[in-house]
Amino acid sequence: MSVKTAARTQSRLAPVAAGTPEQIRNVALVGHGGVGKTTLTEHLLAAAGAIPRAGTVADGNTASDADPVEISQQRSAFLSVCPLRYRDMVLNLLDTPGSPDFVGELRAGLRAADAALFVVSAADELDDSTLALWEECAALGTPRAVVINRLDAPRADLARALEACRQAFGGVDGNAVLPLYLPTDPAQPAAGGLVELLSATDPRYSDDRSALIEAIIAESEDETLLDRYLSGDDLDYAVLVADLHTAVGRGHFHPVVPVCGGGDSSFGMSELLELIVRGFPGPTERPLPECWTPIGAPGPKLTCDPAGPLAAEVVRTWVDPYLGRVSLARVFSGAIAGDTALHVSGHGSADRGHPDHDADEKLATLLGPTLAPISSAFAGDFCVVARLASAETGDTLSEQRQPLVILPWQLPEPLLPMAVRAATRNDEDALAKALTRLAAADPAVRIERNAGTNQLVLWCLGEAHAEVVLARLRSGGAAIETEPVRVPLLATFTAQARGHGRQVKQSGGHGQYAVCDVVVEPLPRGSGVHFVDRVVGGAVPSQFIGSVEKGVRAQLARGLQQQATVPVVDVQVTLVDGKAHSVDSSDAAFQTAGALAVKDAAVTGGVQLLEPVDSVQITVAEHHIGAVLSDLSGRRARVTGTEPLASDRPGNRSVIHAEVPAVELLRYPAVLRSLTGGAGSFTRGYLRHDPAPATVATALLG
Ligand SMILES: Nc1nc2c(ncn2[C@@H]2O[C@H](COP(=O)(O)OP(=O)(O)OP(=O)(O)O)[C@@H](O)[C@H]2O)c(=O)[nH]1
Ligand SMILES: [Mg+2]
Repeated sequence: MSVKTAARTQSRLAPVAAGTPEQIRNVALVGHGGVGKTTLTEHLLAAAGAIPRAGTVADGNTASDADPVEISQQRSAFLSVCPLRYRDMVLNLLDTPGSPDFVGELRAGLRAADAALFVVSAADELDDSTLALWEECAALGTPRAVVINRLDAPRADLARALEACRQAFGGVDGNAVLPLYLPTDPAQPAAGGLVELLSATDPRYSDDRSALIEAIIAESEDETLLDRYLSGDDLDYAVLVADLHTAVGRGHFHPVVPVCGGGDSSFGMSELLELIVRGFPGPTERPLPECWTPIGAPGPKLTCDPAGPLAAEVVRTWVDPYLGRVSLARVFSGAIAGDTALHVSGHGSADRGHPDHDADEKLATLLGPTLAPISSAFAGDFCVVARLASAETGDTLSEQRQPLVILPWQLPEPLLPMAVRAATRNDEDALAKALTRLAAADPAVRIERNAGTNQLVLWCLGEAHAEVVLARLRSGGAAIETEPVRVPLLATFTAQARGHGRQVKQSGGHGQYAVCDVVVEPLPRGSGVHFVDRVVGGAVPSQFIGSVEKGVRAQLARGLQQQATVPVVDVQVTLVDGKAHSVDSSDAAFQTAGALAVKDAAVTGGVQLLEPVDSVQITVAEHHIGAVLSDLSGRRARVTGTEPLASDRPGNRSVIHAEVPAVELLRYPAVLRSLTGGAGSFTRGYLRHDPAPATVATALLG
């Protein structure tokens, strides 16, 4: 049994169950890759007693990175839900991967969470990809606190990290981001020990305390509070905590907690648990996603009510050898009981091979997020449903009598192609099954059977995602290989050319006799293939004109000479002459003669290779424009313009418009990421086929 199986069917985590939705907190851990989210999750679980002691990412024994891919890559690749009990509350910690390659999992986590711990490192600068993650949360209005982690790391500097966070995330005056806790000994922040500023009496903290209180009571329902505070009234602690809860819940204020979530001596865990319980909104306080009926009519307005209509969303799918396909779902409204018949509404579009909706499935096994059997799961919580044959990540689970569809979170666009094939014919069935499983589990991957190159192409978000996709495909035992990705090439004639085709075999039996002469000439791009009959005097009998055309078209579609397999387009083929035999001529003979005639024309006609060119829009920070443009010039790109991103603040980001040969874009997601520190993005769309330079043509034909 694999490590994953062991972990999945027998979670290290003890089962917990909440009594009411108000007793639940769903909190995503979000932040740059390697900042310590998984380790922090582990230490929070240990602090709450959910596990006896914290495992480590290096040892591959953490609760959230339990998949073999995560263990071998030593980073998170999937969303994980780790429940713990703290006081009388259930906290579902949603550990998300930090790599932009797994942004689909992050988005699933943000959909499923009601608030987030935004984790940054005290030892590193805030880079562009961290800013992009913050924007991601901000766009959704996710309430969040900032966790300044790794205080024990060699170059950790709490003051610098705090200032950087205030500048980047704190609004005009930085006051939307202020510490809720500070180290007891400011000279040695890593020594452990935190002071809670709301209750601090030590005068050394009075400035920080005042700033914090002013920021949170600005959100208070009681408008007299600020005046009372400024005129010297000491406010009740419970009132301050309630206002903190309001300010955080509205997404307007982000308290900072400095911690050490790993290393030799972790601290700050109980402070974080307290903040989550008292300062973070619960599922009943957050707006829920909109829902529709399967025919597209507006659905009921969902509330986090166990008695409401059932609406749950699948946020992760995987295959367990014992349980089969398992779907981890966040219940938004209503309740799932063990004997509910579920309606599964798919978001999948036709190209992913999943019908849009309507599969009624009997619920077989209902489990909690720790995979312990449960009898029901209600609004606000998570559950795992086993053996829903058609459920995919992003699908909605509802009741048969009231089917609903929740639109899934925005999916990232996968732009890194990976071509795969079954290693042997025997593996082809296994590959087909593995693709179905992949499509169900990972909506971020796009599966394409490219007719132009005859390749099976999996479009991924980046190299790490491609590795995970490959591991997933192979996990069922199929021998699957990768191969270089090809771009769909075309060819055309550069000049008018005459061709002669002769199919004459008259020795014995029924013979073959067909001769034809054609003139092939180039047409403008996008014209396709035109066939014209200019035969005079019945040199080719009229019943065989269609045969010649068929032979010509088939040969052009198959390709000519060196460009074998590359279809020829944008030409006019004119049948100008030919010869027939009263007995031996046939449809087949004239098809062959037509094919031979265009092949002959290609010898003198100068067949030229056409490569696909894409229209590309690249969004980058101003300071990366130079590097991106100079890289583009090495990719045979034609830059057509650069303009500031309209929705951004001035001087922030720009959009570069360019036309780039598709072959130069095969690894562009990785290139752009390294040029921009992970913060650049691009979109691409097919524009046209252009002639490929001779040097490139040889490489393209490979
Ligand atoms: N010194 C120190 N090391 C830490 C701390 N937290 C995590 N680490 C180490 O940093 C490395 C990365 O930690 P992870 O917990 O995997 O980071 P992550 O944020 O989950 O990374 P992704 O899953 O890739 O997004 C591991 O080797 C941890 O042991 C900390 O507070 N102090
Ligand atoms: Mg992680």
